[in-house]
Amino acid sequence: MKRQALQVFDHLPAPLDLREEVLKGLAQRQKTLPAKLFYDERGSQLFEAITALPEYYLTRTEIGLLRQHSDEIARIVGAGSVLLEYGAGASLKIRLLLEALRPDCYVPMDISRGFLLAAAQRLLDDYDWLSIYAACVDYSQPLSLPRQIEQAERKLGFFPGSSLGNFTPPEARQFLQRVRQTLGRGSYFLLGIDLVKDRTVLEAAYNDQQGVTAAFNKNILRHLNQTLSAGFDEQRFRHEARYNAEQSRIEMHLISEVDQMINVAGQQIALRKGESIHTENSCKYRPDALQSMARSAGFETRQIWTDGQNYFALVLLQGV
Ligand code: AVJ
Repeated sequence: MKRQALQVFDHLPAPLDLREEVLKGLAQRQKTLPAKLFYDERGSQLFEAITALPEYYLTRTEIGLLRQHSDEIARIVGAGSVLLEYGAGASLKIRLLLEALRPDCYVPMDISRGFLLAAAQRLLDDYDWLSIYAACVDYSQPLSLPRQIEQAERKLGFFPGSSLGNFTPPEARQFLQRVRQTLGRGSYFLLGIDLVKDRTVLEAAYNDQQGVTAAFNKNILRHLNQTLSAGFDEQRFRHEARYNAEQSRIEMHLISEVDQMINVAGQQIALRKGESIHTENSCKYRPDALQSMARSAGFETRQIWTDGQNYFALVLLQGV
């Protein structure tokens, strides 16, 4: 008989009005689109392809760090813990951590219910000792989890992939405060962070030779055409990713190649030749800046592991 290892917790807030959000972003002087719009099915596949690119060192470096240090992380956190992941855990990373930690319970949190449940089922198929509490939530918003999880003694939160970098620093700090509230004092939080480095390395990672990142960036237009019946023509835009050293972030833009008028959900949007739509920030951190941000959000740094080139860091925080 199959064990009852999967429970599901549904607590999605009312969906934000996408049309309003998109039109508001396109009405600003610097036009913007929300980065979450990258991830329709094709966008998620393109992102998977990005993680395997020779120029995109982030994923491979983080996996190397997890291979090296997951046993030590498990020793620090201890047995009988609850592992909460911010995101659905479809990747090799969560497997490395699960195998080292063998938690009592794994709590993946994701806004996309189908993706969340499919990922959870694959893990259950492979680990017969695992129980999963799949939480369909928007973790960027304040959230409350079931009592049995919130009251667990030992908790480890996991937020890999440098996804913290998609937030601006004030948003990131607020996010860390919320995580600190959810996890409580004494709990651990393991973050994967992309570090500040030479701009040529950074810019190459977001301007790959094969053009996968360009396709990923332009896919946001295709996605909008489908969901908001917009009239973007991908061919009239070019991909640009540049490092903004003042703000320590890679910015992705789509640059209009011509003067054009575009219908977006019934509104006409004018773009001049050379004008940009800002589609993503990917903030890079210096370890000390991250630590002081974490401290101001209620976390002490327990340990930082980096690779030989200092490209990427695993940062283990503990709630104080
Ligand atoms: C998944 C947000 C961490 O910022 O590096 C990859 C997304 N964008 N290439 C990143 C992304 C362009 C990625 N994050």
